Amino acid sequence: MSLFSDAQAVIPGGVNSPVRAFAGVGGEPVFFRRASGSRFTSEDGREFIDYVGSWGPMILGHAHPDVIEAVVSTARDGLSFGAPCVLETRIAAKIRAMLPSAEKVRMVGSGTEATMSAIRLARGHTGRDKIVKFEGCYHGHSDSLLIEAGSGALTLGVPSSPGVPASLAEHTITLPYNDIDGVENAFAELGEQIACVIVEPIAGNMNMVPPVPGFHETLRRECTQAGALLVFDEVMTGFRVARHGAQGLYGIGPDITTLGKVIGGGMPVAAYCGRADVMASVAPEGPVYQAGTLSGNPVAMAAGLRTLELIDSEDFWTELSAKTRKLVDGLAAAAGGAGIPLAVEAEGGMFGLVFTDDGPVRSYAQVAAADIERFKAFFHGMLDEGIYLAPSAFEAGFVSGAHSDDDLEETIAAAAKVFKTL
Ligand code: KE4
Repeated sequence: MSLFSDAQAVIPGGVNSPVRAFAGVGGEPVFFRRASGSRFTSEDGREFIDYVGSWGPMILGHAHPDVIEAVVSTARDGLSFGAPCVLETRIAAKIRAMLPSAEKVRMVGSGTEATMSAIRLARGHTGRDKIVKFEGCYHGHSDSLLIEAGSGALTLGVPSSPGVPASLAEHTITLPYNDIDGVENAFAELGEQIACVIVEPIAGNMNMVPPVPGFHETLRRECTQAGALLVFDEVMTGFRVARHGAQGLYGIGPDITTLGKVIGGGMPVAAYCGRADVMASVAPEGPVYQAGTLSGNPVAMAAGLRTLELIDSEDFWTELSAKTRKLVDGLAAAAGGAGIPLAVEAEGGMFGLVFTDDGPVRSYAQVAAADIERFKAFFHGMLDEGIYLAPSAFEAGFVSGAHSDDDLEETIAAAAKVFKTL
């Protein structure tokens, strides 16, 4: 028996989220019992430098003392009220201060809930049914969006899921990421039927794929001209790639932004936000219904608010970006030294590693054509060296403010050793 087989006896697939099951890399997942700073410790006492960070939220590192204190002190005053509390107002105001396009903010419990609600809002606000998404982008598991999705859906090789009615899927138009002509053609043909375009401004669920010049400008122009809404899904990139999100990096103003991960600091928090006139359609102010028992939960708000307060400085972002750049440059040099083709990307605290000689990677097709088997061997080699990477070739990696130069150098040295075995 193993911890995994025990879990499989009572949980589907032994996990509460598919990508954790190591299906994309083989072997049994590691079970962890505690985490602190840049590292966590497995149930069998092994220590790992962590580059998953709970899939993005742990931007300050694990168990940051100020965040823990905020959680503990807030919890002592009650876990949940189901009634308004001032912390909800404060975090909404903080998000608006950090993200100028977020004139109004609705808190929810997960990124899926945020994007599902954003789609419903776009459809309700415009009176239109069609939505546009991009192949390889993952926006959570709501029906309209689980079409040619990335992340775990890609890892399991099922980019579209059973259980999504064809009558619903037909309203989702899927285009290749970074395909400017494809976007212009779709709008030329169906523009007046399109409620919104939803896009990861930097795709992080087919490894890491940045936008090509003009891609976001095209989305913005076509949406404006057609009366469709532009939804930036920044659940991953928001306050992860830059102080003001990917929209701040690219100078694009979306109509709606979805957020998650970092804004909860490790607690279940997400949000959708945007133009006041659009958000005015959300109940109870408007007719588009959305609700949640634990939305705006005070303990979760306290964790997210403290996290945002601690990362909202130029120094934090300068230092984090330099760490991530040092990591990927070191990995690229080590791979080169071993004759291993490796394409790397880095933005803020997010990075991508693709085993291909066809870089830079700007499309799903390039990721799909990369050497997945070599990635699997690299993943396990690094795991044996005490380095924990995302257990999938279709995921991005994350550096935190707690990662030290020693951590980075230890990681690069481990990679140099592992590359020689590939
Ligand atoms: P959640 O429902 O998992 O909180 O968020 C869904 C979501 C929405 N949008 C983007 C851009 C996302 O990356 C995600 C979730 N990301 C995955 C990892 N790439 C979560 C990990 C998991 O599924 O366990």
